[in-house]
Amino acid sequence: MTNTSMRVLSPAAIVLLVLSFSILSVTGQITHVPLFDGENAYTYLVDQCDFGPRPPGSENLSLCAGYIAVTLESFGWNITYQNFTYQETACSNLIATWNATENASLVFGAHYDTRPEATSDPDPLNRTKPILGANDGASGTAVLIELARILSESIRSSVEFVFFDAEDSGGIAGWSWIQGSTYYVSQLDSERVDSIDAMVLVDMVGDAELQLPRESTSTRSLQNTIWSIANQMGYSETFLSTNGGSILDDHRPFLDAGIAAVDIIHTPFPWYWHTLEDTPDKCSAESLSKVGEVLEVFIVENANTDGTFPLDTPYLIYIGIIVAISLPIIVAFYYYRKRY
Ligand code: 1BN
Ligand code: ZN
Repeated sequence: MTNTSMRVLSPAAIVLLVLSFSILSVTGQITHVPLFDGENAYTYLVDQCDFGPRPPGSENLSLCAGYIAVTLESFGWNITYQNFTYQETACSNLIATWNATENASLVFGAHYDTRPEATSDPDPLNRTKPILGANDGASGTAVLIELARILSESIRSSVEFVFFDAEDSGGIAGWSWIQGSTYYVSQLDSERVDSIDAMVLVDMVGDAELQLPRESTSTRSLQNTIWSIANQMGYSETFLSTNGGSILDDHRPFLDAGIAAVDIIHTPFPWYWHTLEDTPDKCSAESLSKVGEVLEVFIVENANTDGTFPLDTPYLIYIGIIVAISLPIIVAFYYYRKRY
C-alpha cells in the first residue's frame, strides 16, 4: 500500500471500524457457540417416559426422581430432596446446586410429575387413566438435565435447577395445581429471595411443532431478554412475539414473592394435552434443542453478572398516575369555564 492510499484509506477504514463496532454493540451479537445437544435431551425425555405415568406419590415418580438425581450427580451436581406432604401424599422437589454455600442467582424449574388422570381425553373411558406426559412433564425436565450436563463449571455456581413435584394434579380429588413450587417458595427466607435475579420455567417445550408465544403474567424485562436471544439465534418462528395469555404455572409463586419469573410454555396447548396421546412421538430433538440453546446463551450472558430484571409495574399504578395528572387539569378547566 502506497503512502497516498494509506492517507486516503485510513479515515475510511476508521469510519468502517467504528461503524461495525457500533452495529455489533447495538445488535449485541451472540459469540457463544451452544453445546446443548437436542438428541441427548430427547433421550432424557424417553428415559423418563420409560418409567410409565408418573403421578405424585407413585412408585414410577419415585424411580424417575432417582434417575434425575443420579444423572445430575454424574455431572457433578449436588442433589437435595425437598420432601413435603400434600393431601396425605408424600411429595419431593429435587434441587440441584453446584456450590452449597453460594446463592445461585438464576433458578431454572420444570415439573417432573405427570397428570394422574387424562381428563381431556376424547374417550370418556380413558379419562381416569394416568397420562405418560412426554411433553407435559418430561420435556422441560429433559431440557434442564441436558443444560446441567453442558454448562461450563465456571458458571455453574450461578445456577440452581429445581424439579417440581405435584404441579399437574389440579382439579382431581381435591388437589390444587403447582404445589411443588408453592412449597419451594414458602421455604425461602428473605435473604434467598433477594439473591434470586430470575426464575425461568420450562413446561411443554417438546412438541415437534413447537410454538412459544409470550405468557402474559411473566416478567416482561426477563421475557424480553430471552426472546431477544431467540430472535438473534434465528428462532423467531418458535419464540413468537404474540400474547400467549395467562397460565397458572410453577413460575407464579416466584412472581408472588417478588422474584422476576418467566414461563416458557407451548400455547395454545397441543390437541393431545392431558390425554393418553401425550407420548414421545409428538416431540422432537429439534424443539428441545431450540429451547436449550437459547437458555444456554441466556445463562452464559447472565451468570456472574449483577444484572437484575425489573419487575412489571402493576397497571393500577399507571392508572393512578394518569388520574393524578389529568384530574387537576379537568378541575382547573371546569372552574375556568365556570368563571368566563
Ligand atoms: C401446565 C401444564 N399446566 C398444566 N399442565 C398448568 C395449567 C393449570 C394449565 C391450569 C391450565 C390450567
Ligand atoms: Zn399438565
